[in-house]
Amino acid sequence: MEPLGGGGWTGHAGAPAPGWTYLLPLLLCAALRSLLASPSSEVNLLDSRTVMGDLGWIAYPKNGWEEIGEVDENYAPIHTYQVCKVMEQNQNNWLLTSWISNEGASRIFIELKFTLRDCNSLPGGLGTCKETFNMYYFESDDEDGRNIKENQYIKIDTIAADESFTELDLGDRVMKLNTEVRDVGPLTKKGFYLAFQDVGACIALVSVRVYYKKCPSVIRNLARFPDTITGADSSQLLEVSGICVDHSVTDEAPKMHCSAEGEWLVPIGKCLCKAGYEEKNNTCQVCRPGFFKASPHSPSCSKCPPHSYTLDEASTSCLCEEHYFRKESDPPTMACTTPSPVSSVKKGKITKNSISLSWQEPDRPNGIILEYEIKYFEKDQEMSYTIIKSKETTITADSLKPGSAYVFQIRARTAAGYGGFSRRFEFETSPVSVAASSDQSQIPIIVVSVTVGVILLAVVIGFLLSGRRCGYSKAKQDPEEEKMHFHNGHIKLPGVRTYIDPHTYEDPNQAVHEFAKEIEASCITIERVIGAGEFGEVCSGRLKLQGKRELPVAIKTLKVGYTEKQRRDFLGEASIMGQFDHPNIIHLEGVVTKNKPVMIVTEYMENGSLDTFLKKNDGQFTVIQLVGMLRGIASGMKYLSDMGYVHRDLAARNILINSNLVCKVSDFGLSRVLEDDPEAAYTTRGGKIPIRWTALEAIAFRKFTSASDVWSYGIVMWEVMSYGERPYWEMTNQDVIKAVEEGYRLPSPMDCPAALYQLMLDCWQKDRNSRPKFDEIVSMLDKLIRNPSSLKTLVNASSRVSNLLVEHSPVGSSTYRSVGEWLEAIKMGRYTEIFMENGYSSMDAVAQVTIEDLRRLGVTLVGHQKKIMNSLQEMKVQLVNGMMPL
Ligand code: ACK
Repeated sequence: MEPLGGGGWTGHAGAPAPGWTYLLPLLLCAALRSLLASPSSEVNLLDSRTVMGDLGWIAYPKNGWEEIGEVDENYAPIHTYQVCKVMEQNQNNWLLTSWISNEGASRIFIELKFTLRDCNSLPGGLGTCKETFNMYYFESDDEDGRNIKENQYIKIDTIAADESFTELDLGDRVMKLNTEVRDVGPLTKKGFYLAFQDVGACIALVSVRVYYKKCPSVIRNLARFPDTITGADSSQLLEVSGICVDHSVTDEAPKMHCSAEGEWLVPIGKCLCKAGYEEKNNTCQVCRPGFFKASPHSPSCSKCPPHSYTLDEASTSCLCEEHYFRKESDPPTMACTTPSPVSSVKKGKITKNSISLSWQEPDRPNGIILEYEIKYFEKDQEMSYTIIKSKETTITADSLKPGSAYVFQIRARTAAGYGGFSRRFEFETSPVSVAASSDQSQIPIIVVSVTVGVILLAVVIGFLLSGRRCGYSKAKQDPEEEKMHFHNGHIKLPGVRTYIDPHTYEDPNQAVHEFAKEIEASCITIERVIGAGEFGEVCSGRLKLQGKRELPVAIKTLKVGYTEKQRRDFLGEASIMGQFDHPNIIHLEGVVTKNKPVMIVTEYMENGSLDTFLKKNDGQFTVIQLVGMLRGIASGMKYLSDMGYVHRDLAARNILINSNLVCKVSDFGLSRVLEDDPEAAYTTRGGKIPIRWTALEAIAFRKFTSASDVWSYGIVMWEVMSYGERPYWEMTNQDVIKAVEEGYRLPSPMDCPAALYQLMLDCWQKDRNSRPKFDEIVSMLDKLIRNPSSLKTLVNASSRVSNLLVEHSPVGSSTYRSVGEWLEAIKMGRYTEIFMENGYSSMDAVAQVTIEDLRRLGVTLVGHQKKIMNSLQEMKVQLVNGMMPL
């Protein structure tokens, strides 16, 4: 082995031999300088293209590798080394770099750019000509390691060209530059030398770049992660802890993983801006005076609530203005109010089951009193109380126990919020009458008591077995009065199964676990991504629970880096969905909350969302099939309205359809209407509402009820019958509101049965009480399905206005000049007086008559009922067909 030490290594690579420059396409070199800048995750230790002075590399023997002394267009030297001893035997030419510090990296990369002559193009050289060269390295802590022997170098690799070039290429100025990258590690010393060994090839080494990779410093989830040099092993992930940015605190320890490629992967945990600061552009900014943030978990600084202020920056709460107060137990988001307590409460009529009360409006009510809240409970049973809201200054509390004392407290609400509760007033119901307690009547009392006892027991047992601690419903009462029962802070109502708003739970996790099963992540196999939801990807997959058969499922995931509010809202949907059990409501299988990603698992609906499905299958279904879909949706909505749940975002995009064309209502987000529906737009009052699907009163004053859901249902009917057409086409939201307010309505879809269009128009009645209820819609659709010939009458094509809205006014208002004229015309004149006496004195009023109304009016003959109802129906259809003057 030839020793490499001594004089052989001292000289720099020599000047080029004449005739050699043809080897290197020099034009290429100037261009090289402007080649790709290194990616930000790569840190150069050496780049021969950027070294302006002498590289200091050494060739041995001196007549082997030589540097071409060229400069580029800026007179900067081009460090190119070449060797081409293809005609001579036994070549062993070394080119040794200067010492390169590794700057602490334990894996380095070497990128070589070179050209290599094809041996076939060298006549006569074939015997000795090679088409490869070798690359070596030698580690050392300092720069005095040059006198080392050839055999001390460690070989990195034999380098061959992907492209070699011929003279023909050169003649055409086709430049074939090879790029090869090799990596070396783990390195254990401070630096190293590289060496290139030629054994008889014709090579030009155009550039050498040596670099290491790092994950560049970033801020993620409000945590700063430093520049991190990648690991020594090419498959190693380095776990790096983040440090919370200024004014933030750790929520869950922030960590990320730095890959060997210099990419940050798998963020875990996060920081939150501390109280008094909010997140903006990856930093925590102070809340300005007048704003506050009470806890790290609140998303942003909020304006001080009414009648409170703060003059300081970084406030965590606001102070009440003079004469305004807030209870200690009230959250800092609550307005400060002036107490206006109700002081004098008088008892009125008292029976054994009810107590009537009246009271005086407070002397200084601090504005107009919007309503009173009356709280009462049986004495010593304070944990189980009832709240009645009333706009009047009298109420009757009923369903009370005989001979029992009840405690009442009343408070008033003004625009400034609630005043304090009045002092406690105690009243007693009358005892059971003495006469009733004679021996004779003992038996019925015992029977009644036992029955009541059994019913109560059944209610209690049912209540315990169902695992629910509460329920909710509105009792039949004065529409101005609202009554709710509470137990341990939760609204309750025995008997009917009703929807419970997860917001009533202090801890949202408790709500999720009350209504949704926790699923082990290992039971779920994710197969593919099927869409994007508000909170993350939606996937399809399979669920295999122990002892059950495998099910296809849809899996909604919560993307990493979510905020606490996002997690709450995301799981809120499961807390709602989990309360429903109906074939036309999407079924919740369960949730994954103990592992990440957090997931909601539901039944899989093969045909996806209804609007997309209909658009894809335009004109492909029979009317009966479409009505079947509508019937399913109505049935799901009837169930929801019976449960006391108002959907607020009923639209074809929120209906899913399976392979049997069964439609199911979905999308039960808590803040859904405000946040995630792309159709939702901001109204002038600041709410975000899907205008085209929403009833006027809900847009105007946020009166969302099952009746406003009925309006939306009418729009869904229109979407279905027009195969996914966009309601009101490209009209702007503002124009839609204006037109609908002026009485215009969507025209009938093409080929739509008149009876269905009439139903749509009924759903879009301005007066919400005049709209049909969901149970009526279901029975109407059932009737149409049972009697398909009723679907044959289509809305008259000539009167269908395809891209205009139709003016909609109450039925027949100007067809007959009076109710009498109409009744005479259908030979029912005998009822004129009864109609007039009962308030049906105009055709507008008559249009609302139902069959029950007729019975109540004394129209008992079925034939007469039919005649009147058919006439009304006929007028409605004629109106739709445009045959009646408006
Ligand atoms: O129209 P699609 O295919 O139906 O695209 C959306 C997407 O995920 C984002 O919401 C689809 N999707 C949502 N829930 C389900 C489900 N339970 N079964 C099948 N697809 C679903 C939806």
